[in-house]
Amino acid sequence: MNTGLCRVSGRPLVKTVNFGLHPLGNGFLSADDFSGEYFFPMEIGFCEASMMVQLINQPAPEKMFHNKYAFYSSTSQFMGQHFCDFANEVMRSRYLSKINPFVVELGCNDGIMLKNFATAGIRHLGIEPSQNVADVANTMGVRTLSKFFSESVAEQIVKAEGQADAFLAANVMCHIPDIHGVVKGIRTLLKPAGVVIFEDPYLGDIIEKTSYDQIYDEHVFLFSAHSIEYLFNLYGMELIDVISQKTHGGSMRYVLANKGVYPVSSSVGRLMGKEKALGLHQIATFEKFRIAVERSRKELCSLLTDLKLKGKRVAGYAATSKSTTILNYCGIGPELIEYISDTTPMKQGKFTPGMHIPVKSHANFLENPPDYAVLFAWNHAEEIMDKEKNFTDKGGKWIVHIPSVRVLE
Ligand code: DWN
Repeated sequence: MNTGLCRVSGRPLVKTVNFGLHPLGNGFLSADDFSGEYFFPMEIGFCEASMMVQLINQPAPEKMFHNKYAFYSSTSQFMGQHFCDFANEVMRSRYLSKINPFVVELGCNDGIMLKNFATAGIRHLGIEPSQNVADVANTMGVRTLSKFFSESVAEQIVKAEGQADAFLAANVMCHIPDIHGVVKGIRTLLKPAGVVIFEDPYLGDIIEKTSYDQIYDEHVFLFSAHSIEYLFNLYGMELIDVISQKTHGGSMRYVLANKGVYPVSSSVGRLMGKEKALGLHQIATFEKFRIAVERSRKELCSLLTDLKLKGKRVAGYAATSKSTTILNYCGIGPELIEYISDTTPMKQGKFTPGMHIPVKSHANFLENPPDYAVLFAWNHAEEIMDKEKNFTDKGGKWIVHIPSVRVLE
């Protein structure tokens, strides 16, 4: 829906970067479906009141999250460890009641984080709209409801199970256009001293690294401490802590509670100061970002075209949602990238959204390695380069595009 208004403040958005028509980030498809493929105008806007950066148009949530959702969180070992650490930090925190604590996670996907609470015997509930990934969570012993979260779902949970000590989410809050509905649901669900702890890709990192591939249909918001504080202040809540994370190329964990219940960590003021220095509150910053995005596109296209002219074979590594933005914005198709290797069985044998590059198994990458591989999962670079040493030992080279386009020597 496009009203041209900020989903948080209701004020007019200032248009910043226009990416043109884009397909769904996870809309992997068969050749039979090419002709009916869905596209939407992808453009971001900035609200000078709430300081929230957001998609101006977003496809309906049901188009993106359903019983064939192609992303399973447990594909990265590093992320498995990250969520184990996240869960342990919550379990050790002062926020859980000593007696019978209750933790709710929004968008728990295949249970990658909640399984740690399940193993520790802590009362938990996942709420996950995509049935296929929710089924995996339930099979692993993670109690999961397959629903979109709302105030009325929160009321049902409270009626059946009581209020929660902590409301968790990772890479989920930025996906939900009705963010007011979520915050209202949180207010209903939480005990008066309950906390919200969530993390999402951080706007500061996106601007600093020109990681524009974090912008796609599912990511309706790019959060900063300023925009989160503005939103939750509307509901009598405040940021009490912020903790920067390495995940997804730079994320921020936000901890919020009802005003005055907990002391506010000095990390909040420090981050607010850094955001001002970075200009996250100013429209001029997004104009510079637009110029950097265009430069990045030119450099990637010219590198891939040069390699093609030299007769080199180039493949992609990991058919990420982020790659959908890069490929469609840069207009890169199978003439420049022969195939993309991905470990997700549901994506293999299909074609990438919009540009229709074949997605092949990881075994194919090992058996038929290219001369160059574009690392679309650059956020998992360490883990991937470690396990693909054989590729570089045999002369294969990585191409990365974040924070700048280059071949790794
Ligand atoms: O917010 C979101 C984040 C958390 O995850 C979602 N909207 C969708 C998804 O984004 P993504 O697809 O950009 O996530 P990743 O984790 O960067 O990439 C996952 C994809 O990469 C999967 O298709 C599996 C693939 N992969 C691979 O083929 N080999 C991943 C790794 C680590 C590998 O070694």
